[in-house]
Amino acid sequence: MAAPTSVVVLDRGNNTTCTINLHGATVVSWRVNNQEQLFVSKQAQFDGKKAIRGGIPFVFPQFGQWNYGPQHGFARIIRWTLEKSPERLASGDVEAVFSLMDNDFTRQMWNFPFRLTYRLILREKELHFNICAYNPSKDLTFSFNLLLHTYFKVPDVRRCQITGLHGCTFIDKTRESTVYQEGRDVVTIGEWTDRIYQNTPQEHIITNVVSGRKMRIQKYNFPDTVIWNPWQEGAKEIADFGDDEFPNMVCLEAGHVSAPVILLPGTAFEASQILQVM
Ligand code: TA6
Repeated sequence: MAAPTSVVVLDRGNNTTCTINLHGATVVSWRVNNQEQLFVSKQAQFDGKKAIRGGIPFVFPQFGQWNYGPQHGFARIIRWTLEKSPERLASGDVEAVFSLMDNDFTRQMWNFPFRLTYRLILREKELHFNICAYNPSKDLTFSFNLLLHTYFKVPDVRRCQITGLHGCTFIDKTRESTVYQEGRDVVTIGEWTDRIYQNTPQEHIITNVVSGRKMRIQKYNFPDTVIWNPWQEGAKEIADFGDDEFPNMVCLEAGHVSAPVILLPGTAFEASQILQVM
């Protein structure tokens, strides 16, 4: 685990905490009444260089392969700033704010000025994410993808059911990115799965997460939902992922990826997500 200064903890009491690593502003733990809700691989690297394998990596400005930089962009592999230290609100909830601006490293890959603000609010059984991407330029328009690459911890992914995907078209990256339509009322995972569901509803529920509970995901201004599990063979190919860990995670990722966000000079893009243990 990284040096203490790189980690910020929101503590709401009652063994309900959220831990963020400044490397990528990656949420690396969310405990509700001492129950961990997020998967982090035992093989994850905390070297301040590689993306953290698990938790909630922040994907920006590119989702997937990129000609100008690393897969899934640079935001998850650089250090963010703690803009506002954890503060207890009148409601008893705890809030903190992180930010990232363009610098020499980012401009080498993506020569645009930007400012990302990432506000996290820890509630009793919920975690709120409020994101703002601002274009401070006077005359430059730029486009980007943005996604929260959430790794949910589950006792057995084969027993999970995911709602809110019926009828949606999806790009199946396990079948040459062919486009299909989802015919199932609830989606289950029993094989290598890597799909970009497009124009999905604002809400999904995953059943049989930690302690057999349900996880509700609400998303706003995130039109897409990516579902991923590398399964057996895929797990073996990922160095910082244990060969036997694939049954214990499912990625359900709220994002704006199938079409880029186009941000005009002086304008901002806002999106948010709420995770709720039910
Ligand atoms: O979000 C799903 C995905 O794009 C998969 O294609 C898989 O590559 C996964 O992300 C992990 O990507 P990473 O770059 O973290 O190894």
